[in-house]
Amino acid sequence: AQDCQVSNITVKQDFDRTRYQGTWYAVAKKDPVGLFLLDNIVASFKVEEDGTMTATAMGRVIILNNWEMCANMFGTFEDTEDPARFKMKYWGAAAYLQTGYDDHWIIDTDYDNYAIHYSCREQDEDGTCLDGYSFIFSRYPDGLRPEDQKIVTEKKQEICFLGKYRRVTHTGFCDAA
Ligand code: DAO
Repeated sequence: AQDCQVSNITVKQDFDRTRYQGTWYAVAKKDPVGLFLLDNIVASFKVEEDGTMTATAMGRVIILNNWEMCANMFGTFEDTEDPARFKMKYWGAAAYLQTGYDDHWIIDTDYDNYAIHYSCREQDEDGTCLDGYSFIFSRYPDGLRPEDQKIVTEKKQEICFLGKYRRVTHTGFCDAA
């Protein structure tokens, strides 16, 4: 059971950013208020020479006057005292894309198959999450292995987002970009 307190959410123990490097395909997403990345979301993580974790991400977005495009996004992850809890600064290749500074936590991963990211942007007075988002990532573009689905469902429940996800499709929209 869980009380949905953001402060009680547990994250990946001893998160190893080196093993986390490389490509991850979003397979599901829980959107925040004012959602941004829609689908075809692929992220690539890297550890820079100074040890900082960074990411580049692509995804289909709709901006301004219903203009559909593929967003090229960048993120840098500031360390905290917990190796799986970061502050993520993110921005787009173009000035009209979204920028932000979010808590960004790695809830769980086995490094080779699945990963669950969590961000609570705003907490309610009772300590639950009022506005947040979450990505479920797979190392494979065609989705999670059946054996990982059970773990992922449990984690969705632990972060109190179960039932709030939508599937993220990969149609090739961002492949040429
Ligand atoms: O899509 O609605 C949203 C909110 C999340 C935006 C995050 C942009 C991501 C840039 C780096 C990605 C690393 C997961």
